[in-house]
Amino acid sequence: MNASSHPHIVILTGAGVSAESGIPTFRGAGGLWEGRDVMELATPAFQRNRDLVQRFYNERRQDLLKKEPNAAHHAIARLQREYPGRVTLVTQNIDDLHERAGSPEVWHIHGELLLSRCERCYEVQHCREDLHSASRCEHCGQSGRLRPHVVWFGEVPYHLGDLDIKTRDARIFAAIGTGGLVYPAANFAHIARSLGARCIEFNLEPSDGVFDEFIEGPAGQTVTAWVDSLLKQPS
Ligand code: BJW
Repeated sequence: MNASSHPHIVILTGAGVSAESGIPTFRGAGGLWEGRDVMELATPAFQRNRDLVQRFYNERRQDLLKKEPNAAHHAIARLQREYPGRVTLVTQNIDDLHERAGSPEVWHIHGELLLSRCERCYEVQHCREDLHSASRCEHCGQSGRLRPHVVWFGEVPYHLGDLDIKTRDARIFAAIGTGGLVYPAANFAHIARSLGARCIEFNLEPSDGVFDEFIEGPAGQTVTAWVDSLLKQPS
């Protein structure tokens, strides 16, 4: 297979790609937000109830450290390593399961759970321990100003400028395990399609997005089969 005959693939993943690793999705029964006030947890309401928000992320961080990537993460990583054309992986997830599966490049538009950010000096640091009111920024020395390095509603997602430029020549756009309800990610398929990409959705149920093809089922199975078929294509 040679690169020129292989179209650029852009993959957008959401919480559903990590569901088979035991990480709950956000919405719906059993979701992370079930029975909780989203406005308290995923907006800059952090200022009002810091302890509650820190606890929510502390629990998720410790839980993540016990989880492992699943077949879908491994299949995507294999595609990135073995496909002769370009594969750009964009994730809304804050877990590190794509990296642990061996993905060489991952664009985390909603941040990363294993990083913290200082609200005073903006330094981003590795974070595997719980954050609390006495946590001290190693860079500026200030206590109590570290927050999870994640993007809440009303905040601007990361890497959008880079991705806009990098993904314009995509010919295949695959949305895997995302409900398509949160912007700007929910618009990516519309943009890709308007620029000529074939848009494929992998999910347990179809979203309202503009996809050319819907592949139903758990990502661990459907994405593995898709990657196998892409890598078997003759040059
Ligand atoms: C499986 C499966 C299996 C299960 N196999 N599939 C009105 C209109 C339009 C926009 C807005 C509006 N009002 C406000 C906005 C903007 C707002 C927004 O979108 N709000 C909506 C609620 C309407 N967006 C923002 O504020 C964003 N910022 C912004 O717009 O800035 C302005 C700006 C933009 C661009 C340039 C300049 C300025 C920020 C959004 C931040 C989102 N943050 C969160 C939390 C991150 C930290 C954390 O993890 O706690 O990100 S919210 C949450 O939702 C998280 C997720 O990444 C995101 C998306 O969720 P996802 O991944 O889709 O999960 P689910 O649970 O919804 O879906 C899972 C899917 O998997 C389901 O479909 C299942 O069926 C499926 N599934 N198991 C395959 N095994």
